[in-house]
This record gives sequence, structure tokens and C-alpha cells, in this order.
Amino acid sequence: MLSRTSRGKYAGGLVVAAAVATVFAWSGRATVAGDEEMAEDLALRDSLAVATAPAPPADAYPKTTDEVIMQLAPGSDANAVGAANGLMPVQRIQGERDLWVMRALSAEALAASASITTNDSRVIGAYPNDRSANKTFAFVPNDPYFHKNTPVAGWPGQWHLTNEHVTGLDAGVKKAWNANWTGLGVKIGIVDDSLQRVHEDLVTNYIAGDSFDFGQGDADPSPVYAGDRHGTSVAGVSAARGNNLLGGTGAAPFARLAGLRVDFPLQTVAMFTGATLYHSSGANTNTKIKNHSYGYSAPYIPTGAETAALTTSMNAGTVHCLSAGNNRGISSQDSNKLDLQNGLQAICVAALGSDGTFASYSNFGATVACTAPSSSFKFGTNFGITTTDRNGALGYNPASDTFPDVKYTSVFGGTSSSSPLVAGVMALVKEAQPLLNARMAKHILSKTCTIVDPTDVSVLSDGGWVTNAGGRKFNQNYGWGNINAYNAIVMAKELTGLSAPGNAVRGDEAVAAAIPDNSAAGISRTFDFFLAGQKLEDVAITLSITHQRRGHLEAFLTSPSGTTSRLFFQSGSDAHNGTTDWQYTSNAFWGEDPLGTWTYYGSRHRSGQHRHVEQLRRGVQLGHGRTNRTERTREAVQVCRNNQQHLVGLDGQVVCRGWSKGISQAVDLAALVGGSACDQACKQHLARGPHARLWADIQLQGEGVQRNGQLAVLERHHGSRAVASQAVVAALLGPRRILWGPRFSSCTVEQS
Ligand SMILES: [Ca+2]
Ligand SMILES: [Ca+2]
Ligand SMILES: [Ca+2]
Repeated sequence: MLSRTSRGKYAGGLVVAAAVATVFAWSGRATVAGDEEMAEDLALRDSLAVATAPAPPADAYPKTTDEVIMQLAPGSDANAVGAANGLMPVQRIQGERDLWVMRALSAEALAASASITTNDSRVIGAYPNDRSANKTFAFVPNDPYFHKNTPVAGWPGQWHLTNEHVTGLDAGVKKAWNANWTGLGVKIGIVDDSLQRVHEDLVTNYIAGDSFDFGQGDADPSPVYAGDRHGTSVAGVSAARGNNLLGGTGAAPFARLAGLRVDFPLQTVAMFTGATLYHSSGANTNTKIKNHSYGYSAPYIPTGAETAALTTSMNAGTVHCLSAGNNRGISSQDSNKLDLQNGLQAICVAALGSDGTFASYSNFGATVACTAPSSSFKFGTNFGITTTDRNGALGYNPASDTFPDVKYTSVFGGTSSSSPLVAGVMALVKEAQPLLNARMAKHILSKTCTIVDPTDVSVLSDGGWVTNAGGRKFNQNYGWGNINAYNAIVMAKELTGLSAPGNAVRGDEAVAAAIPDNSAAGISRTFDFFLAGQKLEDVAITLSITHQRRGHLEAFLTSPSGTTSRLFFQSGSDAHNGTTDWQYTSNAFWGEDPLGTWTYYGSRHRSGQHRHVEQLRRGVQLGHGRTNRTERTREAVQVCRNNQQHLVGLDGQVVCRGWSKGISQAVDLAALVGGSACDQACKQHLARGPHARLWADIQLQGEGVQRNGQLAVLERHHGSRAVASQAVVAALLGPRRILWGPRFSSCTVEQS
């Protein structure tokens, strides 16, 4: 449904198709475009009108124009009517033979058009063709606990979704919802201790056909034990039903939820393996997103079958989100020591407190992909997460919460909450980009997450925010940064696919050398990759280390571009022996060129206690590949240069100088976008010329155009007349950038 602003009506009743015969064959006229071209324009306009959401604010546009929409008596000659009234027909409304857009050639003619129906019998209706400001009815949650100070003053609201305390410190879902991305049609599998399917805020999104209880072997994932409460809260973070006047909302308010119950007291590897694969591998891939808010609290525990299942399911296209862990301060605090969390392509999610810094408990590591808002206990002032809670006296409320409604809790948190938040966001992205898989998700995250805590140089951050040679910023406390749903969707919409995944392996190397005592430099070795022109994705290196106390060790990897990533951090309390074939992954090199010499080294931070000979043995694996996108890039510029039908401004670049008439040679689209090459005379010329409206729009919105930097401005020429419809401009300035034209849309370029 659309709402629209009220508008003035000049005179007469608008007669539409029902009353107007449409069998009349329209004949072309010199002053207007041919029917076919016009139909294209109108179809474009219509498509843009639908695709553009939300509309810019009404006050961003001049309210009035010099155009009038006129319903002529059947068979009337538009040119004759125009000539008699100081008007020029510029466009016939698609599908209506006698419905015209007329441009007034003078202010007097425009004023006179208000009473034209009484003065010219050929005109039976006239309406101003004013600028409009329609909006789609985007998702706006009406759920009572969404806002702060609900149900009573003092409660934080769902700040992780839309932060009403610190603007922007959230998951960026509001703008995504405003553009109507809600997870519709996407199923999220919650691998957890249960899912209370009858909960009022979960029942609507719950989908029985994709749910299963791997503990009881039945189809009902409902809680079994009194302690089964975790999954119900996790599920609500991803996809509690939004806009139902109940509780709160999930990040993906209209996504569907599949409960995949594991019996935690009696858990086996088989239960997790089954839940990981269920309906997201093999013949049934209904469930495209899965969340895993669990993991080991001790380091270096192999999870062979589960890891293999994750790989299988990710290869089948599923996006798996995993909690990074809540182990900061203990020996498993580095997620690279957790086998599931450091899998290739896994989306390992850390937690961000409401103070804007990493949560007090959150794991860190080179394998972290991103962070998302959750609870924290630093300074005692951080908010918890408000989500669904097991009904009645069970659950977190009232046992550890005083929130007034025991069906909900305000004290959920941990990376158990940040991960399903990312899973919910992934559902939004999946809705917007059906090709989304784990690789694409990581490409997107690597470029769209938001930098938080920008001055963080804590030891665990591994050097603070480091920008690698691929242009990605990475910090082990946050991965690529805080999730931003809207940014992710904008990028996802631009993608047209991925290149085939590449994989390169360097075999084992027996180092057979001692790691010197108390030496940060340790020992190092190098290896080479000969992969010219590739873009790195995941990097994995497997190390076997013989040592009496592995907690004293650290290891690092340096890329040919000079980026160094800590593979794992020392944990003095971890007194176990060395590691055998442990695979560490790093996201720190994403987008770099792997060509050249890599260096890895191990170091030891204590001395004197252990006299054993240490050995390193390593194998290494690089994933590489690119996203494909139809985008305004320099490559696209070259491909499209000969396309004279389109003008595309791209980061100040001119694609095609087809701008032939009415504008001087000196003025190109770069001038229009950037304004720098257009002097005063040029601007006056533009303001008077056939592109006056487009120019006015750009003047009005110039800041937005330049801010976004990548917006394309696009024009279609018909002889001397340019159709610079407001819909085009609105589309350019709205959240969804567009590309138009068959030739341009074929300009698929590779982009890291
Ligand atoms: Ca059951
Ligand atoms: Ca709700
Ligand atoms: Ca409860």
C-alpha cells in the first residue's frame, strides 16, 4: 500500500481508462518522443517508482512545477490544445490515449491552466504535476517493548536494533526496515537447547516443517527441561515477530524460524551434526541461515564431525553464524582456539556493549568476522538485550530479571545474542540478495561493517584497527566491525554473484627448530604463493607444535603485503602440551593479493621452565575469489564508453559523453555531480536548459550526491528532449542505486 500526500486539484474530474476508449491508434508528433521510447521511459519511471523506497522527505523537493496533467476530450489534438493555451505536450501518460503532461511555456499560461476546463472544452480535467513524496509502508515496529522506557520508565528498549540512547550504536536495521527488507521468505534455523514454538511472539514465524528435536528424535523442538530457555531468547533476537503489537521484534521481523533442538544435558556430536545439516544440505536446503550460539569453553577441542557438517552446509549455500564465545579472561578467549568458530567461511560474531566497546566477556581473534550489540558488564551500566523469554515462571524472567512481563527478558546477552542478531541481519540481506551464501556474506561484511571504538589499541586488538592492502579494516576485538544491516543490503544489491571459489594449498613444512625462550621474535619461516591477480578470502594455517606448555606460545602470519595477523594469543593458564594439526584462520588479509612470500612465526613468552625441543609444522590454505557486481567502477567506465545513449556519472567520472544538445561541451556529467567544472555561466545555462529540473534536483541534493560518491546520474535522450524524471532523481538519491540500460547492465566487473 502506498500513502500519499494530499494534493490540490485544479478543476474537473479526472476520467481514467474506464471511461475512455483506448482503441485509437496514437500517431507520432514532432514535439514529443515516439511512442515506443515513451513507453520505455514510462515503464522505467513506473519501475523506479516501485523500486524506490523510501521516498525522499517531502520538503526536499520544490512543491510545484511548470507542468499540468490534462485529461483531454476523446480524440482531441494535444498539440492544438497546447498551442491555444501556451502549453507544450511533453508526455502522454502510458495507457491513456488522451491523458497528457503539458508544460506551461510561461507563468501566465501556468496560472491560466487552473481554469482551463472552463475556458477550453477540449480539456475535461487538469491537475498540477507537482513533485510528490510517496512512501512505501515500510516496516515500523509497533511492538510495545521496542522503545526505551517501555513498558515503564527505565527499561532500555531494543537498543540493539534501534538505539534510542546513542544514535547509531545498533545493528543498522531501521534503514533496512524502512526500505522494506524484513526477512520475508527466509528461514533461520536456530540450533539450540529448544525453541518455545507456542510463545506469542514466536508462534507466527515458527515453521514446523523445518524444525526438529535431535534430542528426542521428534519434530517438536519445544523445551523439555526446566533449564531449556536459551534457544527461545536466541530465536527472538533473530526473528521475533514484528509489528504484531506483542513484545518486541527480531532483527528480521518476518523471517521464519526453524527450531533445531539439541539436548544439552545429554548432548552428542551427532545431535549437533544433524542439526547443522538439517534442511540446509543435500536435497533439502530450505533453511538458508543458521545460528549457533554455543561452543566450548576450553581451548583446542576438535569438533571434527560438526566442523565437517558446517563445511558441507556452507558449501550448500547456507550462511552459518556462530557466537565467538564468552570466554575473555580464560584460556579459550581466543576464538581461533575453538574449532567450530574458526572454520573457513564461518561467520564468527563477537559482542559489543552499549558503551560502544567490546563486551566484557567477548572472545576475540583473527577468526572473528564481525561484532554486534549485546550485553556487557563493564562499568555496570551497560544494557542487556530485550527478547522473548520462556513463558511464565521459567526462563530468565523472573529468575534473574525484574522485567514486568515474564514472557520477555531484558537481561539476555552474550555472544549468544550477538550471533542471532547477525543471523537475523543475514536474513534481511538474503531477502535482498537471493545469491547470498557464506562467501558472499563475508565479502559484504568485510566492506560494510562499521568501525567502533576507533582508538582501541589494546593488546588483544592485535595492533588496533589495521587497514590491510585490500582496504579492509580489521581489529581482533571486532573483526571488520559492527554489523550494519542497511550497509550490507546496499552492497548486496549491487552484487551479481561470486567468481568460482579458488583454493590454494601449500603442504606441510617440518620446521624442526626450537622456539627460543622469552622471545617475541621467536622463529620464523616463509613460504610462497604464486597467485597473481587473485583476491584473498579466508586464510588458514595449520600448526603442530611440540611444547610442554602451549599457553606460553603465540603465532603470527605476515602477508606479502606486510599485514601481520596474530594467529593466537598466549594463555598462561593453559598448561597443556602443544597442539597437533590445529587450523587457525584469519580474516585480516581479506581482499589482499596473495602473490609473494608469506612469513609465519611462533614466539614464546616465558623462559626457563621448559627445556623440551619445540617444533613447528605447518600447512596452509588460502581461499580466494571475488564478488561480481554491476557497478560504477573505472572498469565499467571503459566498457560503457561507447554507449552514447547513457550518461553515467561515477565517482566524478564521465562514462559516456552522449550529452549532445543544449549543454556546452565543457559541461559533462562530472560537472553535474561534482559541480567543480561548471562555472557560473555554465550553471545559468543548465538552469535554463532542458535539464533544468535535473539540475535543480542536483543543486538541492548535491550534498547527498557527493556524500554517497558512487551515485550514478543517468539520462536518456530523445532528440533534443531529455527525460529527467523525478523518479530517476529520486532513485538516485534514495537508498537503492540503480543502473539502467541493457548495455550498461551487462557491464559486470570483478570487484574484490
Ligand atoms: Ca521434542
Ligand atoms: Ca512482536
Ligand atoms: Ca519467563
